[in-house]
Amino acid sequence: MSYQHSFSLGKTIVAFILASIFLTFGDSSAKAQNGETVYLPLIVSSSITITVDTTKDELTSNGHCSLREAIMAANRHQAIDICPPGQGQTVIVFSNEDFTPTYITYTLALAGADEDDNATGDLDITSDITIRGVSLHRTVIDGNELDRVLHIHPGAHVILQNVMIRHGKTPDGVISSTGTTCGNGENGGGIANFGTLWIQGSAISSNNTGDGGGICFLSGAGGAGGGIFNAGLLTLIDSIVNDNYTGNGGITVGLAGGFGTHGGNGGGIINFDRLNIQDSTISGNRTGDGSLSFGYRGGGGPGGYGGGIYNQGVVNLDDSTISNNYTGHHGTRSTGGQGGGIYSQGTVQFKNTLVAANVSTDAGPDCWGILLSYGYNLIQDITDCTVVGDVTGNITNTNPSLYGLDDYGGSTWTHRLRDASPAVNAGNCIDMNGISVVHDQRGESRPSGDACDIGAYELH
Ligand SMILES: [Ca+2]
Ligand SMILES: [Ca+2]
Ligand SMILES: [Ca+2]
Repeated sequence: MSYQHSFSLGKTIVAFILASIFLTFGDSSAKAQNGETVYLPLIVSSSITITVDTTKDELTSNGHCSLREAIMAANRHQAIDICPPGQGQTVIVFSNEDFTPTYITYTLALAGADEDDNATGDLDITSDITIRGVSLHRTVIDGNELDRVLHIHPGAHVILQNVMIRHGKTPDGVISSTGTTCGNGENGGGIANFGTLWIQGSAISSNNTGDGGGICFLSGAGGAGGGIFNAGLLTLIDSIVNDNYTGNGGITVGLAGGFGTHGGNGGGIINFDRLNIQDSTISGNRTGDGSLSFGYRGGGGPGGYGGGIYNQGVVNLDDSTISNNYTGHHGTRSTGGQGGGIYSQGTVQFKNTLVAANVSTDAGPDCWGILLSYGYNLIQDITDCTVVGDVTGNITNTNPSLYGLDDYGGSTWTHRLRDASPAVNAGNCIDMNGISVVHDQRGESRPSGDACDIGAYELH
């Protein structure tokens, strides 16, 4: 598939999602205090709203509608306990009236990974669903390290708003019956997406993939995509993917040495299809270490590639910050992981985006591969990446002077710019699609000062 073709195809799909967002939100609008138009949730006739009224993870007829039951009612278009049948783009909301703590957590409790009917382990979505949280901290969906949290199956269109997805963990690889080969850790620690997924105002935090199976002659690789494994269409807006990590390669054994494999690729996100990231932050993610080998020959494997993002498809980055991501360490007689921030063997297009302070244990501290610039990017260290396209306004080999990831207002955490940062007023307020950018990740207005700042944070 040519790059041009895939780009226009992606735009068509994005337009479809925009249409479905519009359908879901309707035209109920109001003016916020800052004068921006905000869209209020509106139930349209073609969809049904299901209200989750318990934080418990259960599939029992007890007069309560759990999140798992709500998803099942949407998937099957039939009533489950007191959840009504789903229809169209089913909207799932949360009734938190009986609770007042800061964090309200929906913790997965029904064990059983590798199950795809939404009965155990991950929540399996096979229909069109909008999951609309109350807010990031009042709607926390916690995987409890039983399995990944969400599994979006092919054909499903899913909108995720105002939620935190955390503590997902996929299974480790297992040993084969012959005992000489071990499997890979499973992919997608927080979310595995094979459909169309739109994530807005949300956090994908502290998820991880399983280790490769070990104590084998041929060991397994760590699972790919610590936060998200994407083999569909994924859009992230005003969101954060932070502190996720991939598993390590399994240990190899054998008198003459065995053959090891790599730590999981894509600490934050691994992308095989289409990934759009806008006004978002990818920070503090890490790939796993390569296999250790205890033979006198043979060898282990490299650390996982792509601490923040590993790409073999098409990635668009607009007004985003990728910082503080790491690759894993080398295994026995091997190399470290390449591409601390971004590792790409596909197409990465970026504008007004900040890539800085990422760390690689081998080549490409901030990036590895070819990046197609649309201008106004800041890359702290371009060693091992080739930047092509429109380089107008690009700043390279310069420290952007960021604060650490923290709460600087808004619902999601950001990397604040210091007053003296070269990213301040060095950006451009028109995104890659030619649309004016009027707010940053936190919802603060843009521009402040003479021009937009580079990255996901606008200094006021
Ligand atoms: Ca129930
Ligand atoms: Ca599943
Ligand atoms: Ca499941």
